[in-house]
Amino acid sequence: MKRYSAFALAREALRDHTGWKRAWEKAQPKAHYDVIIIGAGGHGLATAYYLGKNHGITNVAVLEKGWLGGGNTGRNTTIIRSNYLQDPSAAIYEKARSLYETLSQELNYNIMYSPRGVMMLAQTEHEVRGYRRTAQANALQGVTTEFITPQRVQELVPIIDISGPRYPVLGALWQPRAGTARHDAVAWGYARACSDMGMDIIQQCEVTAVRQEGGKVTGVETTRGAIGCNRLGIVVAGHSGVMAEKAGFRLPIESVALQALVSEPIKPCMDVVVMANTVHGYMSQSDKGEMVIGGGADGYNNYTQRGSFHHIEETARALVETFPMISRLKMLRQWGGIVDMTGDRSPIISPTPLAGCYINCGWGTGGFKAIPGSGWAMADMMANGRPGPLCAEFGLDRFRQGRFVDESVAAGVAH
Ligand code: FAD
Ligand code: PYC
Repeated sequence: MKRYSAFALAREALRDHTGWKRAWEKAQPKAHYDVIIIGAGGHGLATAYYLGKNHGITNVAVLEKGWLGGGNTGRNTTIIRSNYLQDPSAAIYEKARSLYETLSQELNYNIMYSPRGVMMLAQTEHEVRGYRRTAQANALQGVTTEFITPQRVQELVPIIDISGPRYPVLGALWQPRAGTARHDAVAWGYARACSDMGMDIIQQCEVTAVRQEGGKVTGVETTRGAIGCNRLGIVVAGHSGVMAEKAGFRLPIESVALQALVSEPIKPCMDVVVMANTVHGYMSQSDKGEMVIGGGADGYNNYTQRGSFHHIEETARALVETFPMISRLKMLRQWGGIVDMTGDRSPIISPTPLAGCYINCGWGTGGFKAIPGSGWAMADMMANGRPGPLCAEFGLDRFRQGRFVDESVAAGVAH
């Protein structure tokens, strides 16, 4: 694989950009692989990447029913933070955030990580208490956050009306090294690196059944034929329940559409990410100048993968209270993605009742930020056949044992 560099760019500019290779090879399925990963979203691709990089396992196929990164990885609002409450969560989200810091250099692909800072507004006394508590927990966990005053909020984000008509801003939980990254680039960067290690990324290849013999996985059936494997990773986000059923077990997961929208581009007006969970909306400004705006999850389970009018209205109404200037913005487009929600709002990274089959799901509304850490932990578990320290608390058995990792507040999005 040719490295991307200023020199390569200059060289290609001199020959009309005819020398670039495909970023990843268009692969045909082989009869058998050591490892199959179902789902070419960020988590599936990162799993494949760290299997190769950290464990030397490269006879790997990543099977994708649509196009690479076309699921939630390409539909999210790209917020990266690690200000969670519980120790196991802080550990995996902070691992991911710290890997994001140098991911562009590692993958030789610009993922545009922008550590511009994320603030979660406290607009009720309850939130003030909750976020102060999180800041203290984060200090013990080695995650840098602080609770800031309304005046500091106003300095950082002049377009906020801190006196708010219904909910004045009482402070905020501020994580200065949190931020955003270009979501497609994360998927594309991992895909290119996997392909470079000789792995097969096979798009338009839907897994329709899981093959097993004597309680052990032996392969999958797909729309492009049967493919054998020794180990299988299911990493399909909103379709996890559907896929688990094909593998013969049930998951404590609900699938629901989460929506977002973007405005027309405007001049730079906000250089941090703001989440306002009480009025319920969050906003950042993209490099193109669009305001990237997120709303809530649908109030009923579904697989629709699209936006709806009442969400635009609710989200715009909520945000106008806090950012009056957006009342004059035109919205450009909206969309939805199917997120996979667990009862404690924490992920599942776990062996399954089917030997050789592992699952990574339940990231719900907040898994983009976790991609590098999740892939690292999943690869470690698949390579060694047992959960390692980063994911030991996120096993499926916690639901039977009542050992929840409750992150319903830190998840940050109303569900
Ligand atoms: P996906 O990217 O969905 O990948 C799963 C893949 O599996 C898909 O490409 C799908 O086509 C494929 N697949 C499914 N079934 C099959 C099959 N049978 N055979 C083959 N392939 C199959 N998180 C944050 O951290 N920050 C945010 O700001 C944020 N905002 C969000 C905003 C919205 C509107 C949405 C919808 C989500 C948001 N999230 C956010 C959540 C985040 O996007 C997800 O948690 C994360 O992208 C999940 O990644 P994934 O790789 O597990 O899933
Ligand atoms: O987890 O930070 C998050 C998030 C923001 C919007 C959707 N999820």
